[in-house]
Amino acid sequence: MTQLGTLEELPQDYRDAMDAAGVAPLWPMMRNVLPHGAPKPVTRSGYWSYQAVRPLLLRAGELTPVEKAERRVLVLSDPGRGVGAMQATASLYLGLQLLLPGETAPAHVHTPSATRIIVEGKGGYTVVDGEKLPMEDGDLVLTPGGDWHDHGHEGAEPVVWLDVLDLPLFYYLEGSYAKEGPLQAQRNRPDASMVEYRAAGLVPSRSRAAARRYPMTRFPWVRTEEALREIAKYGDGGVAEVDYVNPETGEDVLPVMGFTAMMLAKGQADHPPLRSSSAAFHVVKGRGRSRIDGRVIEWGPKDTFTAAPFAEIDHEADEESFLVRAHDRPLQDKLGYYEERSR
Ligand code: GTQ
Repeated sequence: MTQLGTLEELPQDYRDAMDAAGVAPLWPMMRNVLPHGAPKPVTRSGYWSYQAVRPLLLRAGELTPVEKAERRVLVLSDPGRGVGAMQATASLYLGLQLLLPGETAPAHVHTPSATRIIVEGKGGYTVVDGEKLPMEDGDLVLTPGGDWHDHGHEGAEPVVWLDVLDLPLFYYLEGSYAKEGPLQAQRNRPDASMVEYRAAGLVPSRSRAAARRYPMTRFPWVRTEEALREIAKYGDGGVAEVDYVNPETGEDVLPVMGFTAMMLAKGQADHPPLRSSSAAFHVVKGRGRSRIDGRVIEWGPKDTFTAAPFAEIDHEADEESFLVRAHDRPLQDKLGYYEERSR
């Protein structure tokens, strides 16, 4: 590899003149912007114990009324960027959101897409473009960019969910903004997962043009778990993993973010290929450990952890475990650089 020239090798008067002209030499920065062989992520693997964050979240419920927060969220910051970073990886934002009984989080719409993985509590719901989506443990609920959404809570205990947004990308693109509006009227019917998309392989007969861009915005966990169990039962002994897809197109559910659910049997290990995508793992239930780029993370129910692009990842379950994996492969596919490397 050729050794490139450094800034220090250049005469001071030349450096000052470049400064004054608003230009800089590429060659001292060349390997920073185009490292050889693989990216050099800023992102470092993060781990958030739910047990540790939960009391802080409940305290936020006492300290900050929802009216003062719009969204009462504690953000999971990438250790590589430091606490306060509004991102967990280059493309994924993670936050734990609390809604107390009787509260509503006001309606708004924004350019980034949001998704929720429900962590605890009964009676919570999100309204997306007038469709009321009940939130139950492990459900995946989508709020695609550009869709109005508000949250409500009809139950008796605190409701908590994990927000996964593609906010960092929109922020980087200087495309992130929101609008506020009144709470939405709710259509008096069950959500599309209970009506149009009740059974896998069946969609309503109608012209494709009539299908909504995001036809199914709630993926009930009970069905995901059932699917994983059957796949595991009749599979080849590998880890059972399913992709969440748009039932009308079979494609990823959102433009930037993708989601999978995994089941690891007691004692089962998983050694996925190195992937160019970054990932966030949320433990729906179970216990085990993951080695991510040499760091060993001991995880339990409702914990969350992350992996940078091309991280070496090994999972091992101490008991039957279910993980949801959020990733940014859909974006990388569109940009044409998604890649997997065998180990
Ligand atoms: O629930 O709409 O964690 O707009 C960050 C921004 C949640 C939401 C977040 C948001 C939301």
